[in-house]
Amino acid sequence: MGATTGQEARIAARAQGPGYREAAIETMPRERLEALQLERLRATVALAWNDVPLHRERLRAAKIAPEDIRSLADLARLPFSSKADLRDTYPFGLFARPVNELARLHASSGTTGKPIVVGYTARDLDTWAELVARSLACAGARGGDVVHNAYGYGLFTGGLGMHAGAERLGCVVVPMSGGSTERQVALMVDFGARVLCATPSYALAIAEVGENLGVDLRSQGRLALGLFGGEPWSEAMRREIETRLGIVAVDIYGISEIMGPGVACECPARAGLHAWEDHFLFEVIDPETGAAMPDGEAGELVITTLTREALPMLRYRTRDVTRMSRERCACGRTHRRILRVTGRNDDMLIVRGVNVYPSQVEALLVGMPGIAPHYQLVLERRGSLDRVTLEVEAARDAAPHTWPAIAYAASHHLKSMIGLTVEVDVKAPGAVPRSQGKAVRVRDLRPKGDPS
Ligand code: DLL
Repeated sequence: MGATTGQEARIAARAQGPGYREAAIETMPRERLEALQLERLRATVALAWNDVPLHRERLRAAKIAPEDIRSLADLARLPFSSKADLRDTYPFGLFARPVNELARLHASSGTTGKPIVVGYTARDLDTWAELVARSLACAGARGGDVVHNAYGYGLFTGGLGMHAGAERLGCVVVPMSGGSTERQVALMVDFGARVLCATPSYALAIAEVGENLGVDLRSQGRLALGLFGGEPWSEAMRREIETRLGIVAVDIYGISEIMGPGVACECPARAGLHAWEDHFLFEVIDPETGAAMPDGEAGELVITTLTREALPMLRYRTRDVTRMSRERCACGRTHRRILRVTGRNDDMLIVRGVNVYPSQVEALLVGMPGIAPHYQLVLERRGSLDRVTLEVEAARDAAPHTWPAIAYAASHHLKSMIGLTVEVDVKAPGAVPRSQGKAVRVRDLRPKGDPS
């Protein structure tokens, strides 16, 4: 009896108290939040000025020094940064710390064959865990929940990012990663997962495999909540996931260059994602002019980090299209919300959560034996999963009986370099349509309405 009571008390304590430290900050009055932001912005600009030559050069060119930051309005005077800056200084050129002072590196797709690399100090990892824990709690997870984490582990920030945050909150993490979907279904039921973390398209694939196996995840097991992100998804997809899995589906946003998952997350109101403004500044700009968009109008999301040590980012152009809401949320949080990210304003594709640039595929194809540089990527949706076929031409001197081997080698190369399974269809010379103007590199045949 005593043992049971002790156990119950321990479980209750774990479910109640937030496992993360900064809960009070979420409802901090705006004036105090803004004072904190200003202090942190000054420190970040000083760090960038002192320790990142590219930032110092740009700040000098814009005639603004750290001591010129007197109010948050001065943010608009800072120069933008972009993925190209990370690419041009590959691998560590934007780091404010020598690499041997860091605790972790992750990488994400760049626009060419090379990835872009992001670094974290031990304190950055601690902040990240804190913000993912905060996001999970905001969504409705609590200590003691079994969290089935089907985001990919590895260089992608999804798996390890969600993992550390769930642990910080006091959850029981099942580090599944992606793939082996039948096994995922079985373990979700057997281990009593209450929370599922996955890309939305993979969540639907899990639902589908469950249905095919005759496992009803709505009634078997304990699944109640999902945190989905890493790729754009629609309200229609949310409804479908919620119906087929019998859960509440919450949107979580993040980007590796800024941190990873946990930059913003919905609360149970599910009317926009609370953007964690004590660690980042958010702007929505007109991508053509760089000017701020009026409140509530769609534009490109620009983020400035406020506490990152290894990789401070000034006005980073995410290329993600969203809107900012200034309305107070009924939940009581004072942090503003960004509305659902509806797409991107560059040509990056997100396929099953993997970021892919057509130019990156091209860089890998050039120089592959037996292949001519004419190609198209064809995107289709089969069931709930996106599928990519690369249609590419055989070189004139490649005999047709060698095409299957060429296709196999190309597919293998793409998988190992980009991490995406691509079916390669080698076609006769001249069979890939030529364009009169800009080459059409992508045929996106996925249903509209589920943005991609
Ligand atoms: O996808 C981090 C992440 C992992 C977020 C898991 C949420 C959950 P990257 O691989 O760098 O990082 O890709 C970032 O993915 O710029 C958006 O275009 C897209 N994206 C991420 N979350 C969402 C979302 C991770 N909730 C890129 N809605 C971003 C729409 C999203 N797009």
